[in-house]
Amino acid sequence: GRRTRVAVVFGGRSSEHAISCVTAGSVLRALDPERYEIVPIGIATDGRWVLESGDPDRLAIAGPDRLPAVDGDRTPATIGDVDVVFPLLHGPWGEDGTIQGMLEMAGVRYVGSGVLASAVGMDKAYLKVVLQAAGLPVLPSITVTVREWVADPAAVRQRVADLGYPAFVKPARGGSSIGIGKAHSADEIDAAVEGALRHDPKVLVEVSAEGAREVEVGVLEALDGGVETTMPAEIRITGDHEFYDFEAKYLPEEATELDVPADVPDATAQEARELAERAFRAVGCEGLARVDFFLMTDGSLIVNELNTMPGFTPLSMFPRMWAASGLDYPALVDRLLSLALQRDTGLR
Ligand code: G1L
Repeated sequence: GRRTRVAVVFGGRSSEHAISCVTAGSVLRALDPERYEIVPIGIATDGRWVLESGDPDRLAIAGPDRLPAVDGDRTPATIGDVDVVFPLLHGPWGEDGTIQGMLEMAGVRYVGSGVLASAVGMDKAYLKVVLQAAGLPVLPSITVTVREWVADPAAVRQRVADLGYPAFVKPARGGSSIGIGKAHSADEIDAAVEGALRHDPKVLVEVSAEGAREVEVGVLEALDGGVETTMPAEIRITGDHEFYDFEAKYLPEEATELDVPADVPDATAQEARELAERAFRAVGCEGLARVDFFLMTDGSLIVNELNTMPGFTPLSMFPRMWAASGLDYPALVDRLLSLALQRDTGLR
């Protein structure tokens, strides 16, 4: 029969435009042209949708100042003419449920989580509400809005003091650790809150998990409705990075080492996998998610984050964890497309 027509949508108005392009290049390269007809759709930084060249090499990083970007000028195919969409977009306008909502309304199948899970995964404050309601372990935290801060900073300082120092202050939305600060004591809280508020009118202040290790578990839906999990992997932050910040994440050789799988006791690995599956279900994820934990010094696990759109090049944590579990990158991409194709759109 005819090939499955797959639109890969990438680029976008976020700060991670180039990362999205590089990821699209990896996905395009992994798709078997015998089985899939690819429609590469770029979203330019100004929001224009354009038909891109399908050449993965054009989406690679060509040098330090030569990041890939969407630059096409041809009108894209109608989105309704494809069998399935692979949405590779980050942050506001893409990872937060908006493109998923657009595709729902158009009756087009797509890879990954739906509107609600995408939005919840993007918003650290709501994610915490959902995880906590499901009885999953999370760190104590408070949310602070710009309104609250402007109206009564002293009250906010008191709420943070009640929580305890050191505290992390994070923009509630936005996935790439931009705007995250650490306040070691009361005299650092104003700068940290104001720094985070520059990125989002809502911020999360969270107790710091001092001395904790960071481990992650990959979750993938199975074609029969079950879910599968990877062995946990560990991010070890080296050098002088106090946490897995933007630089540590995107200059990985400099600041981090990844242990796949993590060197943790069997019981800890088992518990992390069970918690990851519960978190996946609590949020209502579809397709895939990466669940990040703190492994506390007393051996307990706390859910830190749930990512419905994790880093997704073959060198990123999620694909590497699956490769270590025996599922290589093309097979991973294939599984995600099969899952998306078997979904009911309610149309046609
Ligand atoms: F479509 C999936 F599979 F759900 C999906 C979508 C997006 C997986 C991973 C990603 N990741 C990204 O788009 C990004 C982290 C590269 C943002 Cl630019």
